Amino acid sequence: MAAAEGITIIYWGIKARAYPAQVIAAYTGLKLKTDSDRANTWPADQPKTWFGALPMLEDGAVTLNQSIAITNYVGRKAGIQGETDSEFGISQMLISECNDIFEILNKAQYAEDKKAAWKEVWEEKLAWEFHCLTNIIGDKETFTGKYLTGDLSIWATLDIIVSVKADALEKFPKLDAFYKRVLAAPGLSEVTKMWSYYKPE
Ligand SMILES: N[C@@H](CCC(=O)N[C@@H](CS)C(=O)NCC(=O)O)C(=O)O
Repeated sequence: MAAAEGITIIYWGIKARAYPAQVIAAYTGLKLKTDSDRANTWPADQPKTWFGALPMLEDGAVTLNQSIAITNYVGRKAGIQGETDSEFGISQMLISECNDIFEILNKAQYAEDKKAAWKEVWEEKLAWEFHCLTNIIGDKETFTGKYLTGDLSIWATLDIIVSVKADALEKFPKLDAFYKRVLAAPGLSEVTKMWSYYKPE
């Protein structure tokens, strides 16, 4: 019954760990609802989770935690996990890369000296990640050559970063072009309105 109603993600109305899955659904037109009311009663739902934390996905009889699994589940439902081994592998590599970037952002968010931590994020840590991503995208339109789970996850992560620092991609024109191309997709206008969780000040 519930499956026919589509997927629900229980999470706060912010751009953070659930954002790649939310972007994938919005971009592909997959039915997905974010239930922030339930998140706002947290920890009321904690006993229903597998690992005691949000986001949580519900789809009929399926209950999932761990944002990477949730991203992959939504990507599979949307049919964008890749056709070849190579597409699947690169897409998965990109999802892991998003996790590394989230770790970088989380460390700065909770650093004692936030100013110094965010300076290091912009000037060193993300500069390195963006350099690597630039090598992967090369002259292609996307990283895998298609709009797969990993490509859209990287896009969601870049959007979080741009929400924090509007000119973050200025020195990385290939990433900036990819970012702007996907941003123009009509399906994304609602989901991108959420606030970014990360605040440098
Ligand atoms: N590895 C988990 C991390 C989940 C996590 O840290 N969730 C945080 C919010 S982003 C949370 O639920 N915090 C509330 C709590 O732990 O009580 C994932 O990727 O989903």
